[in-house]
Amino acid sequence: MSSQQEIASAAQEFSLGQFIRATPHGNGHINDSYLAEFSRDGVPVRALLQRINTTIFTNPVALMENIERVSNHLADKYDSADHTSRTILHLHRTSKGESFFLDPGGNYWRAFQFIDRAHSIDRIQNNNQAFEAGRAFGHFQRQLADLPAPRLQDTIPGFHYAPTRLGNLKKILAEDPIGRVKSAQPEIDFVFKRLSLIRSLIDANLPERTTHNDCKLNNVLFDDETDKALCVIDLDTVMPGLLPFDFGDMVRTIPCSSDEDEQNLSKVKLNFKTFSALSRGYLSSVEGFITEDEKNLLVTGGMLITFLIGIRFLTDHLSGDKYFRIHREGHNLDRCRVQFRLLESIEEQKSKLEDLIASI
Ligand code: ADP
Ligand code: GN1
Ligand code: MG
Repeated sequence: MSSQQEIASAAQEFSLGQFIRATPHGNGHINDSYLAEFSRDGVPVRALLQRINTTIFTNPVALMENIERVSNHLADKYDSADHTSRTILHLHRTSKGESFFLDPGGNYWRAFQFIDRAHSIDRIQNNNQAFEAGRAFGHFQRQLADLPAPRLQDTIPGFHYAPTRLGNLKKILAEDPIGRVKSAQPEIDFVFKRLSLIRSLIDANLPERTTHNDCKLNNVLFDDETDKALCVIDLDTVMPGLLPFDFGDMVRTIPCSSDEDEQNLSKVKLNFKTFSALSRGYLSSVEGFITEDEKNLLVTGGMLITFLIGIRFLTDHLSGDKYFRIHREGHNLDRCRVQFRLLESIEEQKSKLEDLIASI
């Protein structure tokens, strides 16, 4: 976490008026996010100020170039300026006209227009929200289908490349840097029983698309009034990818009946009705654009991404919690267990889920 002084100095670079305060905001695992408040001639102005996690995003300049290209492309799709203000992320520029501010301590800061009267959720409250989230992420993919060349830069190379994720786990198992391997044996065994999943999407020869790559439920904002999905956020991993990666993250976080870090595993399962609402929402947006092969592999995407994120939580637990922000001892192991329990639930329902997708 940054000091109040560092946060205030960064906030002032964006020329949004007299800086008042910044308070930590949201439940993201990666960046430091603040709701920053200003006063411009007595009128309140709010921004979502973020310190980019440069341990994870090692090329923040390339990352910001991607975000600028993506948000400009999305903005071009809307002709009414009013409409764009709450449905697309807009970057504020610094007084020098840059999309980010590099502070003397080497921290990279950016500020997005704060989307008012909207909120993110960590768990679904009704199936309409599942439909809405699926529709919004599908719409996002569709709108990026005609992003002009060149290809976006890989902000984290091999992000969803399963052999690399497995390789990282094997490396940590061999090193066992903080002696946690012994206590995670059931989870380790779980992984090695499912190695057939590792190449499940790689060998399918699906087309490369521009995808979000982090379509978890709390990366879409819902309108406070209508409960409709308003805006897809968290654009750090928007880069070349496969459609089932994104659907996979939706399956992992939307029809899951529990929180991502639930300790009582009997609460964790895939809710079929919510999955159905999600699938209908998603397919309503990508119809005519998704290929038959991609559609046939959406459930596989759900299994693979749930598995991979479980492996990543496990690897981070064994490494000493260096990647995902944690709030308690063993937090990443709890998160891993939920992913693996959810994967079992998806496996149990696999053919029913595939039949449903085929019927839409
Ligand atoms: P992280 O990469 O750490 O997940 P996010 O970009 O997802 O960070 O932001 C964290 C949280 O902040 C989101 O889940 C959301 O609740 C909130 N948030 C992000 N951007 C905005 C915005 N422009 N307006 C309002 N809230 C936002
Ligand atoms: C991170 O940034 P956030 O909290 O939206 C992570 C995702 C994981 C997710 C697990 C850049 O997402 O890949 O699936 O946590 N983002 C990055 O909840 O690693
Ligand atoms: Mg996020």
